[in-house]
Parts: sequence; structure tokens; C-alpha cells
Amino acid sequence: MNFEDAIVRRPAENFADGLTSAELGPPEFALMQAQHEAYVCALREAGLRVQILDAAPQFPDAHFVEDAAIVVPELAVIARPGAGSRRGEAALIEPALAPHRPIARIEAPGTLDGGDVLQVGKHVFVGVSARTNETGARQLEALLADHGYRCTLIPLTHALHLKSDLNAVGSETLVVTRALADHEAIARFERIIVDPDETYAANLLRINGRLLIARGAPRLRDKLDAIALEIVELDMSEVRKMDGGLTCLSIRF
Ligand code: CIR
Repeated sequence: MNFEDAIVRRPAENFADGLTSAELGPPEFALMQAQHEAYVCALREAGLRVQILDAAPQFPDAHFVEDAAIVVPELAVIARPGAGSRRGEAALIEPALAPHRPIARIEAPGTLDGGDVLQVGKHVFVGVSARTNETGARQLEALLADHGYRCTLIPLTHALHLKSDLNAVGSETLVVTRALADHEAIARFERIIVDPDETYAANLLRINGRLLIARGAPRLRDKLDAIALEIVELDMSEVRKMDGGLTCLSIRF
């Protein structure tokens, strides 16, 4: 799948007030800004038009825009984030997507974070997690079914989001942590399994001919070198301190 556009949001100065379970120490704002700018550059160098939204200090996690919407060629689904402190991010993202796609919405009592949604062609995997409930997942399934997509729900117990564990590097190849490697839902795919001490790097991002990966996972990088894609490593230390990764910093379409 080829992308042309991305939407990102600048991190707010109070981004360290966001949710985290990482226990990696307090993040630094200046370094976070630099990492975010490098990320935007990497998206542009991969050929995307990048729309940069203003920081939203009322929602310190709002730069993790991926969680607020799911965009497919036919429509944009405004999510309903599972964390109460993040719920208002949905209304905030809608005006940025409305010029690009017809809008649909996940409705209460459904909850859904975009980080739980992995699209591989017309097949969409939806993590049912602490953030995404089955009602939200089924609402998304119904909205996408109208456009010929098939959804598979994957219950999660260990990770924040599905894409913490599972991402696509091609239409037939997934990168997956050991936790989901043997899941029947992905049995038909080629699987590149991430070593346990490199689990964070499973959250990688394929953009057209490039693969963005977090710096610090040399064994995964070696495994990915076999794929004919240009690999771009990015320093994600401050993003990681707030439980974020490469996918969650943008919406691609
Ligand atoms: C949160 O806990 O919601 C944020 N601090 C991190 C969200 C990361 N989102 C993602 O991986 N899609």
C-alpha cells in the first residue's frame, strides 16, 4: 500500500504529563522535539506530504495521533480512545481528516485506539486490549465491511496496543514479537520474529519503499536487511519513555 500523506502533531511542552508505564525516567522536551523533527524529516524523505498540527497541551498524549483515527482509502474512522484522559483527542483530529475522507465515528460504549488497528491490504487486525473493547472493534469491523475489508480480532493481555507486537513490512510479511508469533490469525504470513530484548523495535513503520525502525535493535535490523527496502533508523528514546513508538506519531494515508 502506498501512502501520500501524513498527519502529525507537535508534542506539547507538558508531554511528560501523558500516560506511561515505561519506568525509563522523565523525558526531555528539547530532545523529544528533535526526535519528532527527525521523524517528520524521515516521512518527507519517504515521499509523504506532512501536515503538522499545533501542539495540544490540554491533551499531553495528543502527538500520538495514530490512536485518534483509522484511515483507509474509502473513509476515516474517528476513534474513541480507551483512556479517559485521551478521549478528547478524537474531536481534535476530525477537522484535519474531514478534507480528505468521508468521516465515520466509533460511538459509546465502544472504545478503540488506532494503535490497535493493523491494516494489511484488505485484511485488518484489531487488538482487543485495555484501550480497545470488543464493542469498538466490532463497530470498526462493520464500518470497514461495507468497503470490502475483513477484520480479525486479536485479544491482547500483555501489550499496550496490537502494533506494539505486530506490524507489516510487506503484503505477505509481518514483524512480530514472540508473544503473538504463533497466533493462528497470522499463520498464513511470513513472520520475522523479534528477539525478546528488542521487543520495542517491533513497532516499525513501512512507508512506501522505506522501513523506519527504532535505533538499538541490531538483530532485528540484520533480519530486515534481507528485505529489499531502505532502512532508516531513528532515535526514539524520549518517545519510548512515554510508551510511544514509530507508528503512533503519525496517521498515514
Ligand atoms: C498512551 O499511553 O496512550 C500514550 N502515552 C502512548 C500511546 C502510544 N500509541 C501507540 O502506540 N499507538
